[in-house]
Amino acid sequence: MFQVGGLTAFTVALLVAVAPASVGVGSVSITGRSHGDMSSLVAEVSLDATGRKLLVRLKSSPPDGDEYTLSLTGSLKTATGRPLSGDVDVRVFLLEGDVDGSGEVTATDIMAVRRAAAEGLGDPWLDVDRSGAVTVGDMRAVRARLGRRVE
Ligand SMILES: [Ca+2]
Ligand SMILES: [Ca+2]
Repeated sequence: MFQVGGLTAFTVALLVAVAPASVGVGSVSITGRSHGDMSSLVAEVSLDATGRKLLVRLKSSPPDGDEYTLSLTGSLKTATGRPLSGDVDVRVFLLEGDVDGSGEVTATDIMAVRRAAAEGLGDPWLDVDRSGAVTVGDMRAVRARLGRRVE
């Protein structure tokens, strides 16, 4: 349900539509396993036209090399005014070079970037060196981080 696009924005697909008036920077919390509450990094939470997808922008990326829990808070309400229920947490790894989100930078990540570069894909999490495109430079950037893992 969560998809991390780079380190500064993500979207949340909701099972039910929420009331636009209940959507705000307090709708989402971010907690790092090592770094604690990083919710103050949330710059903007908006709702798309369907009312079932939240777009979350962060002021800056949380510190690299940690595991973060992204949660929807009780301030979000459905169109009928009820709090959202169900499983609304997800854990993500933030680790530069770990493009497949396994929590560790391995040869698999290099291969994923190589494949993306060959196919001309430009997904933001594959642009490890943030040049704006996925190229051989990103393979080098992943290789330089080989062996790093989320502690
Ligand atoms: Ca990986
Ligand atoms: Ca790049």
